[in-house]
Amino acid sequence: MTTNNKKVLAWIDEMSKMTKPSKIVWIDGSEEQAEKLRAEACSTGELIKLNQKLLPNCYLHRTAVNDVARVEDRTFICTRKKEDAGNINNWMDPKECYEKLSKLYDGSMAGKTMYIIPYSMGIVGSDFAKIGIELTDSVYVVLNMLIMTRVGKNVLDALGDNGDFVKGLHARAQLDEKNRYIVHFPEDNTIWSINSGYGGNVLLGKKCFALRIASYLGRKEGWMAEHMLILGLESPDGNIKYICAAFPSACGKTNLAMLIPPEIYAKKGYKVWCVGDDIAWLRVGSDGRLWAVNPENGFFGVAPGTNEKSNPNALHTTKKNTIFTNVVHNLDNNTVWWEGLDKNPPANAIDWKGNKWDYTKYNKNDKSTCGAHPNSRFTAMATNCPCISSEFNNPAGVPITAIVFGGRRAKTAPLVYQSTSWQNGAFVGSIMASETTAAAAGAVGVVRRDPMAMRPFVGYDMGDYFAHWLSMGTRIPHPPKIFHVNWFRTDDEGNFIWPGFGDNMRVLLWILDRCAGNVDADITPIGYIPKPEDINIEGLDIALDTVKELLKVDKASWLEDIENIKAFYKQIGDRVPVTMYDELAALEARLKA
Ligand code: OXD
Ligand code: MN
Repeated sequence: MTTNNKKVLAWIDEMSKMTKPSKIVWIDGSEEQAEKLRAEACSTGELIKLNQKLLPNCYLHRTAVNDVARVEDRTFICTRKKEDAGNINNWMDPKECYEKLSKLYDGSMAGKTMYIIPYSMGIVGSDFAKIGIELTDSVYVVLNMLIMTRVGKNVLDALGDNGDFVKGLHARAQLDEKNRYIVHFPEDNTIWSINSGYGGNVLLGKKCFALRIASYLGRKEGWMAEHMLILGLESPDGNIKYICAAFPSACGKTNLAMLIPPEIYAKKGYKVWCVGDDIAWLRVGSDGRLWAVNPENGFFGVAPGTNEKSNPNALHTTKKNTIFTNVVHNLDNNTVWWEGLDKNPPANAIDWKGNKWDYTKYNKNDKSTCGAHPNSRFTAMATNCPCISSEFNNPAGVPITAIVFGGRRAKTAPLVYQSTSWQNGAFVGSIMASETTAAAAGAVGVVRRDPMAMRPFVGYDMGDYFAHWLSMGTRIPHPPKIFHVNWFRTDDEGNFIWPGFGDNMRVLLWILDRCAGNVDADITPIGYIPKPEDINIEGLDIALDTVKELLKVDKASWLEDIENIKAFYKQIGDRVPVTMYDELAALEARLKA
């Protein structure tokens, strides 16, 4: 397989002259080629073939110990003008960056194979889709990209002789942390990644393309690339309404996307369908509504905590055709395990670092005793998910009724509230925040502002990004309503008050009732909140008073938050739209009234 596209060939020629691979292989998307590559990766130890009876076509991979997560401090947006990358992003001058990294790439693939992966984000050839080509020296990357994106000859056919593709270059080099770079040149449609082998840094279709580069393209072209799940909620009458939701990393996006309705709803015939768990591309449809597609083809989910109760759909998705990264290897039956899977840690096992693992020494307060890395992952095919939406492969996407923002807040944010307009909703997104938990390094309870859950993923200035949100509002004749939720409110002892998981559907139903104009609400300084009796608690072990507590708007803690928001807006810089400051001032005035 190859192409006659001169722009593609010239670029590959230039990159291979720099990296100097001894061999070049085009990835055609065929099962035959994938199988050959899996066998090769097993022979070199890059992959371990798992029990094919229990986990057909499943494999285990371990990354280097120093290379287990996205590295925000090594991630750069290289625009010609520094101001265009903004204060929230790291910036390097593109010319300097190309020069500096060219030296690191020089000869980095000597003696190795360079794989050329032509892939599409979105259904190949559809209006929503964008094409990328990733060059990599990692078989692991190839096999993951085959799951996460749509790969093959038809992508090159769709590209024709066009130069409109995202040029991605990845080299593992020495996996040297100090020379690890994940850099984006949005003005050149280019991504360079070096010295990492970890998913989020090297599967260039995902965060790098589908969020950072795509957010830049979306602003230019009048659409949006967002860090959002997409789900469909089906009522007993068969009607399905679609919701997009943005949460910061580690707030349960994958769980919400694959929600299992509580029994009282399941019995009545309610169902939830997953369209996507991480990224949504949104466009205004000819009917004036906002339409969403999931540009990915698989899930790159966090394994620890995934179990039969928290997310049975995700668990079942991983039972075949899955690559596990940095989980425990159970030697007794050649399967995998992770903390929170079940209460039976394997006695005869290898941990994520490749060492013999003694589960009796496991202490949940000491991460170094974990068998699986806390950020260990599964790469699984979306079409293996039991609740995958029938619209997953629809090139037109799905029409969005509601957008939901959320964060992890112990006190400030109520269980749910509704913004008063698109503009006010964009403001609500801009002030999104999450508090750090004991699960992450550093102090507990520190507020990190994470606008629209896009803080690490906007490929340009954050103030300009807010302006783009506001301007989209003027272009959508029938915009979705915008809400904010908080599943993580705690009592004075720090216990969660809301049951979460499947019961979050009770809140989604209130949201959809609001969108349909079926239910009243109370207006507060921050927006509309439910009348407590309108959150259905049938079958739950909580009282109406608890719902009242969950919906309380504590003015003192909001006023404190306002100071934090002002400081954050200032940090973003002078491109924060005046409209956002007006919204903030109006909120402050309402809280003080
Ligand atoms: C992810 C993230 O990996 O948001 O999806 O960190
Ligand atoms: Mn994510």
